[in-house]
Amino acid sequence: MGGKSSIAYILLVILVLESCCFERTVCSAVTYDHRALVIDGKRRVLQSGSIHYPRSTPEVWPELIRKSKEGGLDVIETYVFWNYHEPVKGQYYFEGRFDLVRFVKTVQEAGLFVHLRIGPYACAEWNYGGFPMWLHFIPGIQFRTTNEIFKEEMKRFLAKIVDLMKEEKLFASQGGPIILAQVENEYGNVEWAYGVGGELYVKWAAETAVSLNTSVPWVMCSQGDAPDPIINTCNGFYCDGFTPNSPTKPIMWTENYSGWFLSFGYAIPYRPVEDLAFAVARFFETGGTFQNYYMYFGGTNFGRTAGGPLVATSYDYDAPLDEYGFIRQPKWGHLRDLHKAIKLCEEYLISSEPVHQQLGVNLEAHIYYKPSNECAAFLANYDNRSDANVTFNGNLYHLPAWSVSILPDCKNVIFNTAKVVTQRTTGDHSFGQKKNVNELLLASSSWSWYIEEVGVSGNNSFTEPGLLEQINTTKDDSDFLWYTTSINLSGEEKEAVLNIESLGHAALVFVNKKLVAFGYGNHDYANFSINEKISLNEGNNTLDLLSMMVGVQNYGPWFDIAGAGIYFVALIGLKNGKNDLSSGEWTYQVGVEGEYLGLDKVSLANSSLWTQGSALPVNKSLIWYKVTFVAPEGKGPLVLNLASMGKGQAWVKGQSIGRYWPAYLSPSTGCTEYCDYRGTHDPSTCQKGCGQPAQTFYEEITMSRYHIPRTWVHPGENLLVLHEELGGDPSKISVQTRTGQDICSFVSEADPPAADSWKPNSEFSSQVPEVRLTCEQGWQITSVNFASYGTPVGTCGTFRPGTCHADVLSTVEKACIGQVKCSIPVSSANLGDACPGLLKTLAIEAHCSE
Ligand SMILES: *[C@@H]1O[C@H](CO)[C@@H](O)[C@H](O)[C@H]1NC(C)=O
Ligand SMILES: *[C@@H]1O[C@H](CO)[C@@H](O)[C@H](O)[C@H]1NC(C)=O
Ligand SMILES: *[C@@H]1O[C@H](CO)[C@@H](O)[C@H](O)[C@H]1NC(C)=O
Ligand SMILES: *[C@@H]1O[C@H](CO)[C@@H](O)[C@H](O)[C@H]1NC(C)=O
Ligand SMILES: *[C@@H]1O[C@H](CO)[C@@H](O)[C@H](O)[C@H]1NC(C)=O
Ligand SMILES: *[C@@H]1O[C@H](CO)[C@@H](O)[C@H](O)[C@H]1NC(C)=O
Ligand SMILES: *[C@@H]1O[C@H](CO)[C@@H](O)[C@H](O)[C@H]1NC(C)=O
Ligand SMILES: *[C@@H]1O[C@H](CO)[C@@H](O)[C@H](O)[C@H]1NC(C)=O
Ligand SMILES: *[C@@H]1O[C@H](CO)[C@@H](O)[C@H](O)[C@H]1NC(C)=O
Ligand SMILES: *[C@@H]1O[C@H](CO)[C@@H](O)[C@H](O)[C@H]1NC(C)=O
Ligand SMILES: CC(=O)N[C@H]1CO[C@H](CO)[C@@H](O)[C@@H]1O
Repeated sequence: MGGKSSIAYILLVILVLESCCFERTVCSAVTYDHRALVIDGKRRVLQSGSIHYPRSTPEVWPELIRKSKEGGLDVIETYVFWNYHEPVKGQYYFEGRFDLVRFVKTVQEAGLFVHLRIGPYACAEWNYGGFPMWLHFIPGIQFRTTNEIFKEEMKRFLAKIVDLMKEEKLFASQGGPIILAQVENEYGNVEWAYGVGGELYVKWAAETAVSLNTSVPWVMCSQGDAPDPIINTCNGFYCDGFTPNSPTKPIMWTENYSGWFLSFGYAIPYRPVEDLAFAVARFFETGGTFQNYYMYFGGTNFGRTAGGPLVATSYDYDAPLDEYGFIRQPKWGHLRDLHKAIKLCEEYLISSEPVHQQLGVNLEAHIYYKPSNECAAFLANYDNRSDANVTFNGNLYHLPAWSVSILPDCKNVIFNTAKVVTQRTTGDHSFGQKKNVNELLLASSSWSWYIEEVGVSGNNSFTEPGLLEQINTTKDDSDFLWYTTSINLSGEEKEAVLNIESLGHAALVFVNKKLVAFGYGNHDYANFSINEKISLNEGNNTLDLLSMMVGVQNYGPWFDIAGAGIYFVALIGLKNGKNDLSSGEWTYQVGVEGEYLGLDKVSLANSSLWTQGSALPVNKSLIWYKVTFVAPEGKGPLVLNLASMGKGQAWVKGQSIGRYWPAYLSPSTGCTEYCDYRGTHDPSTCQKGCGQPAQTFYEEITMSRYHIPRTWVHPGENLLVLHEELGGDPSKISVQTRTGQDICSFVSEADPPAADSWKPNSEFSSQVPEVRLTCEQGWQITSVNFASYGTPVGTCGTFRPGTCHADVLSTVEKACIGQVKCSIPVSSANLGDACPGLLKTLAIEAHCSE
């Protein structure tokens, strides 16, 4: 061997060695076939859930992932957020909430897999869909099409992330948890708008991804023309009708909406778990083998990370884990039961194609056989109104409307999507019930304030003819852009109508430094008009317009060049003088005065800029407030009740907890007391919080809730700063933490036994169902408030004994008090029989606290 080739030989050996695993790491080969992802030669049925790392803090990642695992997930899915990882071109950031490697390793430590959606387009209701704003300013660039400049930047970032994961040995072939990766995102929904450039771009994106040699399969979601070997996957509320674009690809569902996102000015969307479970069961019934909940934990859009227009700060998503990381019942528990039932069928699902059997109108079965001829079956009633009794395999089964039953042995029903036997929560939210929270009112605290200048205040203003587009002007360095001009009135009329047209998202109007109007759009139409009657002085008048962004748009064809800000200003009704002010001279300033001063910063907490005194200004626009507070004791998350405030942003110890806008009420109609889960669901089907301030769900305490992570406060005094734009009363703000929870469960004798007591054959029918109660981490059952075995009436929170009633309080107390979890078999054998022959239910209400 000559010199050159022996070097090549050594390099080859190193390459080979590097891609292998040694010692304790277990390396996996991931491929796919037409049925499933294949991991180490075995087809797998996988449940996945989305958790976006920056929407919580690293300290809570292990608990979120533990709760996901207990909920029956195998995979955690996340996007990668380019704009925060590369805030300035070539300067990378992977710290704190953006420590992607730490997040992936946290999932690995829990023993779960990762689906890494690198994109780099994320959508995700995230600012600018995850694109860095500097990308927009590269001359000649066009996003998401066959544009060389864009492709070069996209490839560089894809490679950067793939290399980072390889260095840390995080791909499955290296012993890591990543089994799947995504390039682009939902491009198929907008491809039509990009013409032939779009088609070429899809091919290029696929080739580029494959060339990065991740050794795991790539997916493109909502992308019917995804080239081989990229798997095209389904996103939607239901995916049971989905077929991939090649018979060699498995049926995969990458976004199954557990609820929907919230925007300022909208009611809170939610999705009943019976419908979500139905959608999932139908998907696996009809051949699916991988499913992802979007979101499993939604979290919070801290700082200015929320997308737009007008996406709210809470990204709760009605997910199985709520915004604060608490388990949301019965959603979490019912889905856990479903996952267990599907897991029991895994060996059948991976062994064959489903065999279809029509059982009646809107009634069908799908049967999966193992070679031994044993089988598992799914029985579905997809009628949205009528319950039914069906005969299958010689036995009679009751199928409620819009439900699926799972029979792991083609005989015993272990789960029905419409029968929720899991624990429930009394009340709809983890905060808001007086007895379960510790509330600190800031009324008597000593507040300070700073009244900000209206209009251009700093030395960085500039004057230009005409109205400038906002994003091109601010580069999104601030939400705010001042547009100011003067009006010289020489005529007699002093009254006019001021007409302003804006592309979005909101604007305050000051005439001669006095606030005269506030206009704003919404998530669907960010544009708005203002027509305000104003009075002017003879001579010089000033007009100051503060245009505000509320999250840069993140979705739609060419969303990256949708503009914002004011594009037309006119005075209507004046005989003389200029009516159209649009093309006149305008003076601009990016940002408001308090931002230049840095009033949000801890270093200015004791500055003499702040005014202190007894006459706290309320209902004042463009004002900064400051206070210190000692956080209510505990380990759990905190919530700031901003119901008395207008619109603005809040900081705790210098960290932004996000934008707030309680003054934006949702429409008073569109909510229903009871949401029928039967029938196809979309984001508007089930809503709550109509007519309420943003992020409110009315309970005992009227709240507009904003999340403060516990790790952002310390023992002792913590600085809270608010920038109030419209006017509010800070003395009514409170800080809460949760001290306990009310839990409840009711299970009938006729309900299926729990999936983990499953034993094949006839043994199973001798198992009895159980009521199982579990407290959140750190709490235990401290009281049992109701326990009846018989025919209790009411529902969680309002149960009372029915005509048949065995008082089983002491039995339940004995089993549960002082326990973190307990279970009570539902049978007359241990509870006594107050009314033989009658179908009985055990109902329990209990309280958990420290
Ligand atoms: C991927 O593998 C191919 C073939 O082994 C090689 O030519 C190419 O350079 C690799 N690319 C990367 C980014 O490692
Ligand atoms: C199903 O059968 C049960 C028991 O025989 C009966 O009470 C019920 O009315 C039937 N339901 C339907 C929808 O036929
Ligand atoms: C004015 O300019 C100076 C120097 O460029 C800068 O340090 C200062 O922060 C600016 N002040 C304001 C209020 O913009
Ligand atoms: C906002 O834009 C939509 C669509 O372009 C248009 O139909 C609507 O009239 C506009 N609304 C206002 C208030 O300008
Ligand atoms: C306003 O306009 C009048 C008439 O055109 C002019 O005489 C006067 O100087 C102007 N005043 C200001 C403040 O520009
Ligand atoms: C009108 O008032 C504005 C703001 O006070 C000032 O900047 C401008 O110079 C004034 N115009 C004239 C002509 O006096
Ligand atoms: C922003 O500026 C770029 C480059 O000058 C221009 O092409 C684009 O149209 C502008 N965008 C808007 C929304 O005005
Ligand atoms: C502000 O003053 C308080 C009380 O004097 C002190 O505890 C705190 O450290 C000071 N903060 C800063 C940022 O200087
Ligand atoms: C604030 O303004 C609103 C509406 O103008 C008014 O109803 C309210 O009483 C004011 N509150 C205070 C404390 O002045
Ligand atoms: C129920 O199904 C019927 C018939 O398929 C359909 O017309 C109706 O819209 C559905 N209702 C709901 C709420 O999905
Ligand atoms: C087509 C569509 O609406 N896609 C959305 C699905 O939901 C995710 C999460 O809310 C969004 O990111 C997509 O834009």
